[in-house]
Amino acid sequence: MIHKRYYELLSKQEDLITRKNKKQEDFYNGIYDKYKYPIITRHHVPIHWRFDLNEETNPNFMERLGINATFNPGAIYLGGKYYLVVRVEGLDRKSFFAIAESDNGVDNFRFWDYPITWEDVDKEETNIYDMRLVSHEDGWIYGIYCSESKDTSASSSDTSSAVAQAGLVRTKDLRTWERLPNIETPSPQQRNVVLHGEFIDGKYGFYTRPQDGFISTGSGGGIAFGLCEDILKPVIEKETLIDGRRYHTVYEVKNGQGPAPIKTEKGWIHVAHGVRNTAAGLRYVLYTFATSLEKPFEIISKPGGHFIAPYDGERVGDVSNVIFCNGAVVNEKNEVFIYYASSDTRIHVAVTTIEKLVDYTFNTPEDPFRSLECVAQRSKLIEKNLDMLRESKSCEAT
Ligand code: M1P
Repeated sequence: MIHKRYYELLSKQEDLITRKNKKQEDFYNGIYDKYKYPIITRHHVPIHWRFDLNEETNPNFMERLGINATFNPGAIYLGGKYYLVVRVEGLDRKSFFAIAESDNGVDNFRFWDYPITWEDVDKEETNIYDMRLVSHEDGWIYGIYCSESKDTSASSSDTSSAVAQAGLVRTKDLRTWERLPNIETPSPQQRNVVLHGEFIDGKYGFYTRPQDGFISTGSGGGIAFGLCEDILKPVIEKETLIDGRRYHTVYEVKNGQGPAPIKTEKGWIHVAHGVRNTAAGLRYVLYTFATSLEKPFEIISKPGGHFIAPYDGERVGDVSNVIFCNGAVVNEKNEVFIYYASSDTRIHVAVTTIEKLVDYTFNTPEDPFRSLECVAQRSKLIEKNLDMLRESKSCEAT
């Protein structure tokens, strides 16, 4: 017999899943719309993934395999539907991937019946997370994720040190996945590795994030770029830095490419995350930059400051003060859906258009890197506006 509590929980969950989302009325920046409700939380995860429904084996209807968080999704738009490969984290800290789909990209996200999985080729791999999905022009959909294992070179008393590598899988239908070898690079550790959607000189192009340590990038860091000839034996021999860290910016401590860059008439638009240190710990925000259409490893425009930062309730969660993005899609109306997670806890969407994203990325002033130069930059805007306001007043008067 199915436990009766199941139906009560199911009905509540159904209300949550089918709740209509709406634009946040008290938020305006002209760049994107934010939505009132997170689009996926741990409460969206199917009840039959968490509870044993059988009244005989679970008379108290206890959660047997709880879910801690749902965050950092890869995203793809296929056949008119929005698919997210969500990082689902169990109470045991282990993350795994599960697909949730929606017809409109802003609400009604529903998980498929099972999480996704593939051949277990690496027994050392302990944790998997943060997949970037890319529909490549070779016809495959690739997923690159962080494949984390224990650092076996650490002393026996050190039970925390880990090694991050770029795991690679591919699929044609999001259901059956082929595990390819991890991507080899000159760096001892890698996270935030992203495949470029088009061939470059007949080769596969990758954005990487070389790092010496698991958390700290050490002497490495910055978003780099490298090429690989054979996706079945993925080796990147050379990584060239394209967007480095810099003192007193939002990407001072580290940064990383978000989703695969978005192609526009003016260039490739990249959404990346930047990290700085504060007395309260690391603060993660998103920023954008554009690279040239011919050379997607050459920056041609870069607005100053953050694009999306944690505000209000987004600031608080398992790892507070974090906004992270590894999934964005564009639909046939050139609307852009940026899926971001707040504080490693839940998923939100910001919606804009290609036209606005290009306007923002090419027309937002650059970071002048010094306060007094920032004042000069802002005073120029103020002066221009005050002149206009004076002019319009004198027009009204005549
Ligand atoms: O906790 C914040 C983020 O930290 C890591 O990102 P990065 O590699 O840039 O430091 C990742 O573990 C990411 O999943 C997480 O959201």
